Amino acid sequence: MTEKLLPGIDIPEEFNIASHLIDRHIKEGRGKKIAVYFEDRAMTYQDIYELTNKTGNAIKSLGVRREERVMLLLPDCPEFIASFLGAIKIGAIPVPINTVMTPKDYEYYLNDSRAQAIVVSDDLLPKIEEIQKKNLKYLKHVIVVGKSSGGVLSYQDLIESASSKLKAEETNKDDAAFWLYSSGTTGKPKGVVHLQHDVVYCAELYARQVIEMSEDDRVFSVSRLFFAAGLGAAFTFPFCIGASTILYPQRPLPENVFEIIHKYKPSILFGVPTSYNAMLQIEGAEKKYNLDSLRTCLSAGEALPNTIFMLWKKKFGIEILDGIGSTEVLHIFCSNRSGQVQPGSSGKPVPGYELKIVDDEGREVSQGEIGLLMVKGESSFAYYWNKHQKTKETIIGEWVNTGDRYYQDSEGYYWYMGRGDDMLKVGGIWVSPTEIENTMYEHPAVLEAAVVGTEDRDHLVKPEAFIVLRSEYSASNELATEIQNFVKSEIAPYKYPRWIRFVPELPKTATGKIQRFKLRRDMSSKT
Ligand code: 3UK
Repeated sequence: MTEKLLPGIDIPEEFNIASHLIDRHIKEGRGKKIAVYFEDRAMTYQDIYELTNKTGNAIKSLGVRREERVMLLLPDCPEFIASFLGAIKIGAIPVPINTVMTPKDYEYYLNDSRAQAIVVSDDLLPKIEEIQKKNLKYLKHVIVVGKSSGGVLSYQDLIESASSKLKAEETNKDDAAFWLYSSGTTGKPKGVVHLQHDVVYCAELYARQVIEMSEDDRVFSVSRLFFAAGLGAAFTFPFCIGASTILYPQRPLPENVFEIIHKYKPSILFGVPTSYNAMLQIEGAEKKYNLDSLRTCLSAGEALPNTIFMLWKKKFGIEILDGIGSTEVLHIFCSNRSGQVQPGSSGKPVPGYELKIVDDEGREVSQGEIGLLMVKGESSFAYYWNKHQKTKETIIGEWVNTGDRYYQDSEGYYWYMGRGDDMLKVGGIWVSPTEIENTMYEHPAVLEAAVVGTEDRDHLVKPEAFIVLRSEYSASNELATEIQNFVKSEIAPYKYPRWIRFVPELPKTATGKIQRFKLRRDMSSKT
């Protein structure tokens, strides 16, 4: 039985997304085509196919079974793709994780997901080894990519003795395929469960129809593979379409991105506003590097300020297409299109998705009014793992509540008006003010703290902290730096407050709740 999705897309009842992403290319004669450019290697679809099968067999040989989770703590590299696909091929569930978190965060992810195995790169292994063994309730196997020593398994050794033949497990199109973690204002990060069919919708609706990605395209993404945005842009989209991807394992600093474009000649660049802004700061880049290969630039993660769009177009002659996506919907569901950009807006719905803007009671508002953005589409997550209440608050019938405030203009463009909650997007990545506040409370000088988002001079939001000191401490720049460093050492460093303001008291309601909105200076800018 097949379900007709779109002209040309059929997803059969029995469907394993790994087969669709890799085995299909071998069957259809694309084995010799380059799938991945990585360092000085160009790997074909056949190479990735064999590495996937070996990795799948290796994981299976350890006793990992269908539906069990396999955590991936890896930089962008071919082993990431092979582990992701290999796990799915044996019916297991890969769970890619952000590489800049702390051991405490990893302890939570490992226990919450009950991962039986983790594939981790040698440079990140110490962060896993730092976790006390007795605190890890489920983890059985640590597989290390790169150099390994005693007590762990070597990825290289495992795949060397594994077969390069592997038949995909017969999964249902509605079976869980992979999870991604997403954080909220309060509570622990939530495992977002995605199904076998979800990726196909994003690739066919957004990548093929909006970006018009074809087999001839070569993609580079600044957003890493462990984020939904990078996973789509740099892996599942090119692999659905039979295009090529460029993987870069280090931090994609602006100079590196220019060098990558110059050297590997991508046709599509996927970034976040912060990365485009940082690239704009590099003087003379347009003369030093050849960017002629680029046909389109895409941005997501947070709103792309009008000024960045304009400056980029002026300097490099290319439009940046801003689009909004989410981990829950898996990828971009509303986007600008080439030649029809409305700078500062998130564009129009991607075909196949429906959007509506509602008031607090869930009633649709009239055109031009601000409300909460809801989205309906086939790539939406099934549920949050072990978080039933949060699931019910987010999935309303067929609709997903984005938590974003939007309005639609008379021409049908959607305009981002901020979050409905206190969450911040910093460099395209979630930051919870509550988490920063709770961390600062652990510093001996801090009596009270409140964190809000403040725009920097480039109109990009960063966390700013308001602090009431204990009476025995007095305000100074040194103390501000000390508190910033303290935050960086306790939680993932990108979350630290960029500015600290010492204040005599914080605005509060009659019941003592801090009024963050009074501290926000929405349109003010910082230098
Ligand atoms: C915000 C935007 C304004 C918005 C993502 C592309 O960012 C992604 O997923 P996350 O789960 O965050 C989702 C939230 O981020 N946001 C994202 N893009 C925009 N706000 N303009 C934008 N263009 O608050 C949204 O609810 O981290 C982005 C593809 C896949 C993704 N997962």
